[in-house]
Amino acid sequence: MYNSAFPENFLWGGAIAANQAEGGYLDDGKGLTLVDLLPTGDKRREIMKGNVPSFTPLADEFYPSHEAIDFYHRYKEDIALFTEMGFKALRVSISWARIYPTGEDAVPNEAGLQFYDDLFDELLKNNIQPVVTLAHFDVPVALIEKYGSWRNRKLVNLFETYAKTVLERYKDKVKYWLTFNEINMLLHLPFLGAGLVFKEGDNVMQIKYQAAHHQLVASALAVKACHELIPDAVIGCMLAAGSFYPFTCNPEDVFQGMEKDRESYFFIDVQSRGEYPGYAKRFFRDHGLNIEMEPGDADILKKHTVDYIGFSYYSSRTTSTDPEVTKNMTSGNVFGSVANPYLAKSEWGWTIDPKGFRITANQLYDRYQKPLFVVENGLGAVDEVTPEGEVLDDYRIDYLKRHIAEMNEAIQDGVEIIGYTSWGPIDIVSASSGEMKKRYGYIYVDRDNEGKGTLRRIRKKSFEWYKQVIQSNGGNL
Ligand code: BGP
Repeated sequence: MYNSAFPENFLWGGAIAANQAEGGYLDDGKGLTLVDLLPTGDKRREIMKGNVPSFTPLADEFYPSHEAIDFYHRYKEDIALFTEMGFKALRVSISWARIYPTGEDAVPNEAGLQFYDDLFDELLKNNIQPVVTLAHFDVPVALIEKYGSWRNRKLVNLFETYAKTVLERYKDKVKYWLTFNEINMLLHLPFLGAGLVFKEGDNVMQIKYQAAHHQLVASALAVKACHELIPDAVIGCMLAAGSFYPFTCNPEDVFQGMEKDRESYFFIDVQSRGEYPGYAKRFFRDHGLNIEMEPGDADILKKHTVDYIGFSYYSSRTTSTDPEVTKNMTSGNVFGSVANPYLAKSEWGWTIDPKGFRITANQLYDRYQKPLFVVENGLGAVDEVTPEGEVLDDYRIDYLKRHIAEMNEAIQDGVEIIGYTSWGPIDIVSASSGEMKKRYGYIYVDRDNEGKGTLRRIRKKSFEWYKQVIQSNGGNL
């Protein structure tokens, strides 16, 4: 028997990011942003880790973000479809380089600011709350070239200026904000997460944690600005979540699971509790890391903690200390997980674990006691258009149904969840692979991995399904 427990004002909707949806990569004065240097396939994977061959797009390379799904020009059509599904919220991100093309221009780019004004107006006209991420895998390339991106303290103030500009500009329109998307991604894909580029001889771990400190201070300054400029808004952090399971009950495995979770929790501990946890200080000591902090940083972190915890959940992870077991790592998982024999995997090797969603939500709530916002969840899959022009994505409905049911259980466990924006409600470019054929949407976009296709939008079977989930406030899965 299914008892729906979703609160009345629950924010149902979807989530996209500027760099994966907008396209128009040089339109109206936009500067290059890090994703504009990411091609597809193996080259993309290498660059995301910080091995960047050039700061200029190469003529013979295909860059999927350059046109993406052309949301920049088609957002009205797309919002009409979201409205038809009954969305209460749409999570988007602002592209820093649309507002400050070089990251340090004397004045912001008015055309870029106007685009987001128009976008938010269109959403509000349709009773859809914009949920806005300040940085979703997004750093102006000029700042990477000139300063080495987030490794340099300079970025903190430049980001603060950008954040203040958009908070002030959209203060009457946007009441839900997020600082850095999947802030823990910086450790795993440092170029994607923070624009970090490494050269031979670099102390990679030192640079990553120094950059993390800069992002944490910048995040706290954005929280401060948001609270000062928009007293009736809330601002959250954003974690790529998914708890680690120990492969066995061997205490060594259990301990390793705890440590792996802490690798991610570290960021949220600072953003939510306002200070570096003891285990992080020990980690820095043990690894000989010396993080430069300015006087005043501790105070900024302490005073300006987030209002809610945003997170993405796609899968749980499993860890083992046994070399026999670690031979069997899951593919396509940047977090380094071993295969869990109890769980199936997606076509991209991502473990499918609805129960893990409930576990993760409970753990986050136990730890922080702040409202949670599920700002990403979904199944990346290959979709086929039938000769009749339909997309029968029952596998997607099945994945989402099972996850929403577990979210409902978490709410009944006492976890406060304010909303659910599933990832890519319309097909967009995949962040990890750059592929279009890895689709998450309720709306199909006619575009392939090579950038060919009409960009026509087609409602999938899941479109009607999600519409009635929202209509029934999660009562009818
Ligand atoms: C998260 C990102 C998104 C997104 C999603 C799905 O890591 O915040 O930007 O794309 O995962 O990942 P992918 O697109 O690689 O399938």
